[in-house]
Order: sequence, then C-alpha cells, then structure tokens
Amino acid sequence: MARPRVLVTRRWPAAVEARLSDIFDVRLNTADRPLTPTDFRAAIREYDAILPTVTDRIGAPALECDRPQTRILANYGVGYSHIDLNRVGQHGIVVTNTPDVLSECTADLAMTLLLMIARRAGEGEREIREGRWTGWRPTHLVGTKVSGKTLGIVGYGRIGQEMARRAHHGFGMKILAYNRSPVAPEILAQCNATQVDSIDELMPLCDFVSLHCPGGAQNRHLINSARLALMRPGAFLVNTARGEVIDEAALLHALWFETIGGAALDVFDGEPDINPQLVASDRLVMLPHLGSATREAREAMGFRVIDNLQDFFAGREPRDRVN
Ligand code: 8YV
Repeated sequence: MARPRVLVTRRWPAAVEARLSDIFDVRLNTADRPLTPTDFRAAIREYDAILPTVTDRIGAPALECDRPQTRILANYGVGYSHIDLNRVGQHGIVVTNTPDVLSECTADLAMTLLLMIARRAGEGEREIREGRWTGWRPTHLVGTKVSGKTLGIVGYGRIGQEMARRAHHGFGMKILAYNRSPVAPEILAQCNATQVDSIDELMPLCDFVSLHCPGGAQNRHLINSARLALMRPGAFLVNTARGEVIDEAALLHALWFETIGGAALDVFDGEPDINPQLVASDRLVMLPHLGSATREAREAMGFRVIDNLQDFFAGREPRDRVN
C-alpha cells in the first residue's frame, strides 16, 4: 500500500523530521516559510495529512475546496484556535493536537515571565547592555517580592496546574483558580488551591494573574478594561495563552495610567506584528512566543503528532483528536 502523503508546514526538530520521513511520504518545508492561504488550498488537494502550526490560519480561504484529499490536520501544538473547526468538520477532516508534552516547559516560561516582570529583569538587562548602569544603590530597580504572594490562574488545565505547582511549592504562593468547569477537589488540594466562580471575583484578590485558557473567538478579550480595572494597583498580568485573550488597547491604557504594576507577554494579538505602543512600555516584559521552545518539548510534540498520525492511518481513533 502507498505510504500516506504528509506535508509539514514548518521546519521541525531534525530527529522528528527524520522519523516522519521513515514512516510517511513526507514533504518538508526546508525554507521554513509560512504557507499562504493559496499554498494551503493547493495542499489540501494533494496531501493525505497536513501538519500545521500556529502560523497557519486555517479558515475559509485556506479550506476552499469541494473534495479535499486531506483527511487529518495533525497540529503541532496544544492550542488550535488558528483552525476553524466548523469548516474543517464540514469536510470531514480530523484534527489532533499535542497536549501534556509541553505543559511543564510552558509553565516554566510563565514562571520566568512572572519573575522577570516582578523583579524588573528586562529593564536591568537593557540597562547593562546599553551601558547605562552606574552601580549598586539601595533604590536601584526595586521590584516586587514574589514569594508568599497570591497568584490567580485563569484556566486550570494541564498548563495552569503546572504553573500552580511551581508557584505554590517553589515560591510559597497562595493559588486561586478560575476554570469554566469545576476542578476536582484532589487536583485543587495538590497546591492547596481555591476555585473561584468568576474572573471578576478573582482579579481583585491577586498580586499576580496568569492566563492559561484557550484562545479563539470564545475567549477574545476575556481580559478587557473592566477586568483590568478590577486588578490590584501594582498587580501583574502574565500571558502565555493566546494574544487575543487580552484587549491590548485596554492593557496599554492600564499600563499608561499605572492602574496595574505591569504585564509579561509571550503571545500577541496578530503576532508576529506587535503594537508599537507595547514596545514603548517599560512596564512590560515581552518574549517571542517561546512557551514550548525547549528541545525536549519540541521533539516530544513532534513525536506526539507521529503517534496521532500512525493511529489515524491504522484506522484507530487518534488519542488527541479534538473534533
Ligand atoms: C507552540 C503553543 O509552539 O502549543 C501551543 O499551543 O502555543 C506553542 O507552544 C505553537 O503553538 C506551535 O504551533
């Protein structure tokens, strides 16, 4: 039987690309350029499987086709708000993602951001690199203590729980959790966390708020001006989820008028384009979507995609099917 034809839309870790090539008839993207909707439209006529990433917008323009050849989109990443599940479903295409294997590394990065914004690490680094450091003094770049403070987690799924573990067991933080559905008492107990009923209830109680919910239309601007206004003066917001979850104009307003202490962002609305006003703010730490960017996580994500593909083409239900 002919091997399934598989398109990988970006460069992947070498070990995973090699394994994919052993198993499937694979087309790699050696130039690592994102596909245009036109490229994507052509691809769904040709390949049995496409392995997209967050840089592929898979909506109506990309899916315009009566009878696609593609039967599975095996997404490289846990978030899939870049894929229009309704339209994909109309074509009978299966979608899978890569949960679990990136949870620890993404939580590590969220903790990195939290520490960086609280302790003004970005400002300090810029000062040294720009030759502006004049020496130690008691009032220099004084930040905010992290240990023992209260952390609010929006989205108490796998990554949110890993974040809670680091913050609670590493830094003695008190954990408050907001989650759409009830969290099992034994899960909350692992970090002595308390679930609250709404984001509005969470915001005023926290010194730090970290976002770990999905993106997409349902969570667009979940953090808006009204909710930012509920945060404590001096509190910090951390986002490793998706850019659209925060209303960036409202965030800029809050930073400008100093109604919150600052924010630390790994993801941006419309990335990689960044609102220039964000770049101008010193109360912001920004990283270029590095949540899962470790060799270990990126390889594990790739091997998880291969598991899903092998199950699918063997006629089994892929473990990470999301539609
Ligand atoms: C991925 C992510 O690197 O998994 C996710 O949802 O945000 C990142 O960790 C990226 O989305 C790859 O598609």
